[in-house]
Parts: sequence; C-alpha cells; structure tokens
Amino acid sequence: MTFDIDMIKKVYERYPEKVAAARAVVGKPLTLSEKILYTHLWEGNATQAYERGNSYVDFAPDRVAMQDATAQMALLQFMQAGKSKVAVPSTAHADHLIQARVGAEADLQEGINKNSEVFNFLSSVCDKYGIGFWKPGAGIIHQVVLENYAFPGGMMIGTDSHTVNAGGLGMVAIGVGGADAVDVMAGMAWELKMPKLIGVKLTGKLNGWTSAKDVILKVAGILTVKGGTGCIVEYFGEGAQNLSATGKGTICNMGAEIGATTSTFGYDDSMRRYLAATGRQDVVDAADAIAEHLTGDAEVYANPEQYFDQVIEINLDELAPHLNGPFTPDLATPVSEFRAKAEANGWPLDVEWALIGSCTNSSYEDLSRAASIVEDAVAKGVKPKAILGINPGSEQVKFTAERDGFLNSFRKFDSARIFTNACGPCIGQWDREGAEKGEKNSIIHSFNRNFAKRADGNPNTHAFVASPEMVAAVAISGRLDFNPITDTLTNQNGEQIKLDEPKGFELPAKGFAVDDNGYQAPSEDGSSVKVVVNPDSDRLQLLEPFQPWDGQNITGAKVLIKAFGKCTTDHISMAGPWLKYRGHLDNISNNMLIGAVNAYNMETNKVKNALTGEYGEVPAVARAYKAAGVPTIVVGDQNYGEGSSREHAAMEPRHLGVRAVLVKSFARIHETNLKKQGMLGLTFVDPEEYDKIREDDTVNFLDLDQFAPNRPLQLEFVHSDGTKDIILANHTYNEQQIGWFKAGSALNLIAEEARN
Ligand code: MIC
Ligand code: SF4
Repeated sequence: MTFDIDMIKKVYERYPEKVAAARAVVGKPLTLSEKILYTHLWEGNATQAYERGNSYVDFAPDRVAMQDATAQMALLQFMQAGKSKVAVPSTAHADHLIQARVGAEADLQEGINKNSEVFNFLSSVCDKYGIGFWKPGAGIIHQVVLENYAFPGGMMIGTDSHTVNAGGLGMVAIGVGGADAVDVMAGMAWELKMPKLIGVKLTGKLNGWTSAKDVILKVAGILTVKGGTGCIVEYFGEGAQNLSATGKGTICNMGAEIGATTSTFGYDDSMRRYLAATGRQDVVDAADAIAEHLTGDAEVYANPEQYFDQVIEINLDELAPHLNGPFTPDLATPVSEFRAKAEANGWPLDVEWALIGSCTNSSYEDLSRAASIVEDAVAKGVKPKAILGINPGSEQVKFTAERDGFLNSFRKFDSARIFTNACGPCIGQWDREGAEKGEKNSIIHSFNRNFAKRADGNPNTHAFVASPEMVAAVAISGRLDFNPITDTLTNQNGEQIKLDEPKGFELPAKGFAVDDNGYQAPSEDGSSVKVVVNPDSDRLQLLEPFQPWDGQNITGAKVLIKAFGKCTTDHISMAGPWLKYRGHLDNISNNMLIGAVNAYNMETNKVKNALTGEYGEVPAVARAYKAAGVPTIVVGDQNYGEGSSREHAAMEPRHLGVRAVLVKSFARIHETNLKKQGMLGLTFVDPEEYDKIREDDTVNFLDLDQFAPNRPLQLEFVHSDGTKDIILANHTYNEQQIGWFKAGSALNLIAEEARN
C-alpha cells in the first residue's frame, strides 16, 4: 500500500467542523476552492475571512511531491534544515532525467547508467528522511500522484508546476519551488497569497473528435498565459460531471500554462470510478461520508457571478478540436481555421514527428482513444506519414495498455516508438536526429508546453499542442492542417477514406494491473542511512548558505541584461542537456539567462561587460562582475519567469551576484522563488519606465535601508551621459519575506531556528 488512508481519514474527520467555521467567517455560500483552502489553514479553524488577491495566508498542506530534476535542490536544502524526518507524507519521482532515443528498455537502462549518481543520491536521501521514492521507469510524477495519492478535498504542494494535475481528483494541488517544499517537509507553515477565483461553467458533453484537452486549449486562448495568475480556476456544471477524472486532470494540468495557481473540480462519480479502479475504494467510502463538503455549494454554482471574480462558460456540445501554438500554449486555433492561419503565418505544414504522452495526456483513456485512430487507419489501408512517439504516464498505465493491446495498435505502424514512462521529449530529453541542423519544421504533441527549443533544442521547430487523438490523426496524415472531421486520406489502393471518430475506454474493463510499480518505501528509522555527495562530482554539490544582507543600500550596480519579450524559466535556466546539473549550483549557473533576448542588441547570450566594454556570454559576464565585486540587476518584461517551478532560475542569479530582478510583472512561482533565495523581485510602478533603462546605466538603490511592506523602493539609474532617472519599484514582500531577504535566504532562517 503506497497511499495513506489514515492521513486522509484524519483530514476528513475535521472537515465538516472546519467548513462550518469557514462559512461563519466568510458569511456566504462557499466555492470548493474556499472549502479546501479554509480547511487547510495552519491555525486550525478559520477565525477570519481572508481577502482574495491580497492577504498572505499560512496553510498546512497534506502532502509533498518532488521530481528528480527539482528534488535534488529541494533535498540538498532540506539536508541543511536540521531535521531527521519529513513532517508530512512526501514522495520523489525519477522521471525527468531519462532521455528518449530508441525505445523504452534501452533508453531506461541508458538513463539509469548516466544518472546513477543522482538516482542513488535521491534514493538514499529519501530512505533516510522518510520519503517514498518512485524509481526510474515508474512513471511521470503527476500521473503517479493521481493514481496513488491525490484525494478529493486535499491540499498538496509539489516541486513542479504541473502538480496542479491532481485537481482532476478534486484537490488543491500547487506547484512550488524546492524551498517551499522544504518548509512543509520541515513541519512549518506554507504561505500563499489568498488566490482569486475564476469559475468555469461547463455545459453539454464532449463528442466526436473533441476531448478534455480541447477544453483547456480553449480556456488558454481566452485567458492567455498570464490570465490565471494569482487565481484558482474552479470548473463546475453538468459538463464537468460528464468528464472522466483523468480528463479533468488534463484540464487542471494545463492550468499551469495560463499561470493559474491551480485548478480543481468538485467530487463526483467520475472520481469515485477512478479511485475505485486504482485500488482506493476506502478513499471513496471516506469521501462519500462528507461528499457535500467536497464540492462547491449549490447556490455558488447557480449564481457564479456573485461568488467568483470572473466567470467563463463553455458548451462542450459545440467545442471544436484545437491546435495551440507555435511557441506559446495560448495561441489557440480551432482545427477548421487552422489551414488558413498556418498559411498566413508561414507555419510549416508537413509533420515529421508526432508525440503522445507527458503528464498532461498519458492516461489509459488517452492511449486507448489514440490507439483507436491508429487501428482504424491500419484497417483502412492507410500508411502513416509521420513518426509517432509514445510516452506512457506510468508503469501501471503501460502495463495495462500493453495487456489490453493498445501498445500493439501503435506498433502496427513501423514508425511508432514506445518510449520510457517518463517526461522524455516534453522536457527536451529527446535525442532527435537532425535537430542540430536547426531546420524550420513543425511537430505536434499532446504535451502542455511548446516554448521555443523545448522539445528538441531547435529554435525553428514549431511545436503545436493538441489532444492525443488529434496527434494520432495528424501523424497518420503527415499534415498539420488535416481536419479529420471533414478531410479524407488516400489509402494504399488509391481510395479516399475518412477516419472514424475516436473511441476509447475511460477505465480498463479488466481493471488496472502492474507487475512492479517501481515504488521504494523508506526505512522506518533512517538515521543510519548514509547520503553520499562526492566533493569532486560535477552532478551534485552541497550548498553553501547565501550571504545575509549587509544592511546597506545596493549601489554601483550594473544592468546584466534587459530581457526583451517572453522570458520563461526555460529562457532563464534551460532544461534539456542542462538537466544533468540540477544538483550542482555552480555548474548549472553556466546556463543562466542564455535563452533570454538582450533588448539592446536583440541577440541571445550576448551582453555587454561594462568593465571591459566587450560583449560576452551572460554567465561569463556575470561571473566577471561578481569577481570584481560589482553587483548586478536583471530587467525583464511581462510575466517574467513563466513556466516551470525550477528554483534554479532564482538560485543561479543569486549565486552569480545578481541582487535584484526588476520586471513589468512576474509569474507567481518564480516571484516566490526569488524571495526565498534572498533576492529582490521588483516590478515597475510604471511599466513604461522599462524603456528608460539603458545598457550602460549604473544603478543605486536609494531607500533599501527602509525596506518595508507596501512601500515602493526608489532606484536611481545614472546614464552614461550623466543624466539620471529615478524609477519607482513595487514589491509584494511582507514582514516575514523581508526577513528572508535580510537573512540571505529563507533557508538560512530555518537553519538558524533549528540551531537555536
Ligand atoms: C517542466 O515541465 O518545465 C518541468 C521540467 O516539469 C518543470 C520542473 C523543472 O524545471 O524541473 C516544471 O514545470 O515545474
Ligand atoms: Fe514532465 Fe513534461 Fe510534465 Fe514537466 S510537463 S512534469 S517535463 S511531462
């Protein structure tokens, strides 16, 4: 047994009382999101109502999940916290470090060989501190969490932005940086600004070629990549009840792509079916006893405008399949309009690779529906044009899909490749032949993110996001503009055929099965377990605490880079080949901001070193300033740090001497990560002042010595011609967070408390 029914029962036991306390302070009917938030207050029963979008609140999450690429840093930090065991049930999952190349078995073995040092480290730290470890090949963190740990009405945090996937089982599950996970594992409160609430009312029922993925592709088109910032998206209505639990997971998963804090659905029959099928009838029984509290109040859903900050309505009967992209997940195009738009924009229409999988879309239902398209095409004598790559979400899904013949359906195409149950191409762990040539091309996948270079490292790969069934159809036709609803294909006999609509199975009729699920339980008493970090390793490095603030205004700083336009965490700390340095801060810092476009020359990884007047690579120039004792700042555009939860994007600049990041706006997780690492994350009071900052400026803080909540800071930019601009910068630091800045990092404070 890997999940903890006793913990769940304990949470449910006090639910009715806590919901009642929340109702009393809020004074009106409650949304599901509010019920979950207020039942997880650190202080116990609610004694006051919190202001959405404004109040900082301390929460007590039920669980923590981490994946290998972020767990290394999270656990290196946890090791400094001075605790002998984690305070809440926690797991780590080895899924990001395995590269997709030839196929599941060989790739897995190669992944284990190449990463054994890191996997051994993770396995021993988990063993020592009471953390469950899911070994390489066990599956992708979010699929494994959904299958084993997620439960209606629960709250969890995870060191991965797609932790939100667990909303498919009615949780509030939130992606965070490793330092936040350390707080919770160390038995401390976890802080979040009370989110605003967006209600999405779903009516009707999916039909034909449309799938749950299209709901979120459509929502992303409406809200854009920053429309969900600071919000929980709550789905409701009869349309919601008509979706499977894994389909709900897909929708919640991509809530990360609209910047949402998380997304969730009320407890319903689809969740009962999924929990029972995954061996958790006891969770169903426990949840049924308090079912009324595990969904929003009827009055809320009847008059959503009165209770949510924003309401969107989508009719599933009319929803069309979408393709979103390229380069951003919110560029949504219904399939019927795709051809014209692609031609107008010069997007390549031929597709060489089509990929199904990732944490977003790798459920049993997804694989079965995509397989039905392939079976139909084979039966009708059509040969596929593109190569189809499949990453099953977990060993359980893979084992069951194999047993039920779906993987064989894919294998009927010579071009199909079944990869390891891991992230693979979704995170650039893909050895795509020829990618280095940098040719302009298109791919289609069922993943969530499609930022430039993400899948294969080629900046000219146009990646489009769609449902698994649409990916299968495009793979068969070899054309992005193929509309399976209206278009025909030519088969081997020269006949025109149409593909049938996808058919699939929400859950396996014979139940799920698995031989070895890949789980390793921790030792009861881990005190004698040794954790080895070789001082000469290039993969792992013990952390040195960051220096506390000296109490002085930062003066004489230089602008390391003014990032132009989109600057995601992939631009700040690229993944793919760099994933291997995720446990070694100094080595990974060599990728700092190498993907960001320098606004002064519109080039990447080429910035001016004011000390020499020469141009160099961003990490090298940063190291030169650091060596010379010159502080630096980074300037950025809107939604800076969008995407991943990787705290490396905050730790690297901290390590290389950047003191402040001044931007038009931040993505939530990244802003928190900066604060946790003792950096200054600031926003322009007037975003237009971004234009005033020049390449050769010298920057002086004028009143950092009076750093206080709700009080903007003044920064003086002295231009090389002797003129100056004083720029006002907002911040969202509260007292406690100012404490982190002063101590040098949040972790320095925890370690200090553990010592006292
Ligand atoms: C991603 O999808 O970008 C990742 C890789 O899963 C990240 C975590 C990471 O950078 O390790 C995420 O989304 O948080
Ligand atoms: Fe892995 Fe991709 Fe999901 Fe991130 S988005 S957890 S890389 S599958």
